Amino acid sequence: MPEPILDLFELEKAWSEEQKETVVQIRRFVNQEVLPIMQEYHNKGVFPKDLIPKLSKLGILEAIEEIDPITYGLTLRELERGGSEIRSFISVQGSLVMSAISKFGSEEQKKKWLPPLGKLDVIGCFGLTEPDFGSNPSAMRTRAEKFSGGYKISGSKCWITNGTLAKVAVIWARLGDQIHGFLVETDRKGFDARPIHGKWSFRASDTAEIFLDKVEVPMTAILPEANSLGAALKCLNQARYGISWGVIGAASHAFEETLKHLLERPQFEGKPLASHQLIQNKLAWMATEITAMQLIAKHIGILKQEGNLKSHHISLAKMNNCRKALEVTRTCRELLGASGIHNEYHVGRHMTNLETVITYEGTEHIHALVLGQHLTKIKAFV
Ligand code: TGC
Ligand code: FAD
Repeated sequence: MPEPILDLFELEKAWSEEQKETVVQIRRFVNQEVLPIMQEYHNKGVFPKDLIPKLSKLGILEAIEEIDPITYGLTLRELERGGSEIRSFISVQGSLVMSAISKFGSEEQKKKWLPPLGKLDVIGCFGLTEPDFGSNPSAMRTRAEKFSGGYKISGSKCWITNGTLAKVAVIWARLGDQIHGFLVETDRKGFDARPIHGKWSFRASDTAEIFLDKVEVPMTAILPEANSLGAALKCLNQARYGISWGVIGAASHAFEETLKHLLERPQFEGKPLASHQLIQNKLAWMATEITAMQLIAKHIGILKQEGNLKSHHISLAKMNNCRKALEVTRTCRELLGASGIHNEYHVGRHMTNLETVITYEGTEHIHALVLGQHLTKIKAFV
């Protein structure tokens, strides 16, 4: 049985037998298949593609329509224990690409794409951000034009996860006055995905810039029900929900590694570091924050199950859990001393990855402004 997660409020006891089994299954997979290779792929700066068939066997996304929100959250939490890049690979595929198709696609699109995407036989990516428009996608420049054979799409997208692995890209583009979603097969003429090099965070993720030069797609490529930015934002809700769970995995793994080190390393009169009051103060703070993150994730899971989850709830959870996870890993790094900067420990990798996770899917400022708008009824983005 793998070691359980830090669980001061015994929240794990409340999960159904099926949910508990999911946690054990994914945790075992991460211990055996993910953690042993992530430092190597982080150093190489490439995504561990060999994991794709193994992730496929877990069948995480095959029944995504039926999976309950808490099981999905627990799955992402366990995957992010191995690395935020692995959770992100699954999040983009499930919460962004498959969810765009299942929410806004035609029956034919669903039949064609959802089964191979669910099995990870086909990888997808989600292109919303552009080089000049990150927090404010409504100003995007990518444009689609109708022609006799379908649509021609031109523009560029930036920072796209799974961008070079993808066989299908959900591309958001302006058509007339409205933003629409298109399913673009990446082998079309004029489509070019180039890896972004030089990252010090998310090194083991496939992050790309995408160029579209009059890419011709058939009429059937448009997502018929996605005719505004609101459609893209509905997909983001699902991904942000998953991130709120996922980051607990990275933070709690960093905490576990650090606690073990503090109990084992003697300093001053042969006493373990864990015996010093200042260190225990930090351990208590981290355990409290991890517990608070777990409570928030559980509660948004319940709200989602009941159909009562609102976007300001998701903003609160994404903002809080990313910030706290990042602070926990920074504290872990400090408590590990010099070892904290070495890749013998996963802490540094989790910490640098969380700098991405706090930025993508809406930065902390953006989520604060969503919450501010809810509280004051005043929109303060501009
Ligand atoms: P605004 O006028 O507020 O809204 C436009 C329309 O959308 C509706 N809406 C939402 N609908 C569902 N869910 C939400 N969360 C929604 N937020 C807004 C809104 O009601 C409106 O509908 P309608 O019918 O009136 O047209 O739009 P705005 O242009 O002022 O922007 C609002 C803002 C800033 C919150 C939004 O642009 C935003 O969230 N910006 C952040 C961009 C972002 O998060 N990008 C993520 C890119 S994907 C990514 O990062 C993947 S990372 C990999 C991984 O996930 O693992
Ligand atoms: P900017 O919008 O330029 O923001 C810079 C700073 O200004 C931030 O601190 C921000 O909070 C602040 N700011 C912006 N506007 C305001 C305001 N009104 N008030 C106060 N402060 C403000 N995008 C996709 O579409 N698909 C993907 O798969 C994807 N994957 C990604 C993977 C990685 C590794 C990374 C790093 C990013 C990814 N993104 C993806 C892009 C991501 O969503 C954007 O980076 C994010 O939305 C922020 O946009 P930006 O980087 O342009 O920052």
